[in-house]
Amino acid sequence: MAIERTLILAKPDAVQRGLVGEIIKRFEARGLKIIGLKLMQITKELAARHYAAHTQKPFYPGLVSFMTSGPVAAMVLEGPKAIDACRKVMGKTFCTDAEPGTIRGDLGVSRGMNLVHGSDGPEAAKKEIELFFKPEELLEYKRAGDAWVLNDEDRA
Ligand code: DAT
Ligand code: MG
Repeated sequence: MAIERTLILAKPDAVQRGLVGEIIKRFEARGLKIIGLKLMQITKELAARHYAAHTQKPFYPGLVSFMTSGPVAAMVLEGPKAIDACRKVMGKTFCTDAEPGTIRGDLGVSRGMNLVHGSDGPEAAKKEIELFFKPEELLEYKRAGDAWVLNDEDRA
């Protein structure tokens, strides 16, 4: 199974509501490994590059304004099929549609203020990780518990 990396952002609403720990906890509990983590302020330029695919959408100005309205907690997570695994932990885009048991389904009721971002595919993940993290900010290390999270088949 492919070991992937994905970019996750706990968005400004999550930081303001004190939900960063709760959000990280859910990814960590699933077994995903944190290899990069920082609190940062997204600039308009970074938001524009990150959401380049959405430039023409009607919700784009509001999205950029929201994403730059306060600090975010940015992280890179690693694990087998990490991109899809994280999207499942996050739930559907609008909190109103997201299933209970997901971050968006348990913690929010808004459409736009949906607490968390996660890369939606391998190309996006590569681009977004490079946008938010310098190579030296990503750490390779072994966790003591990894032998109980991944077996040889998972790593192959
Ligand atoms: P996701 O964040 O689930 O990957 P997306 O990439 O399609 O969703 O959109 C990026 C963000 O833009 C999303 O988290 C919330 C906002 N958004 C998307 N579609 C929207 C819409 N129709 N109206 C308002 N906000 C929207
Ligand atoms: Mg997206």
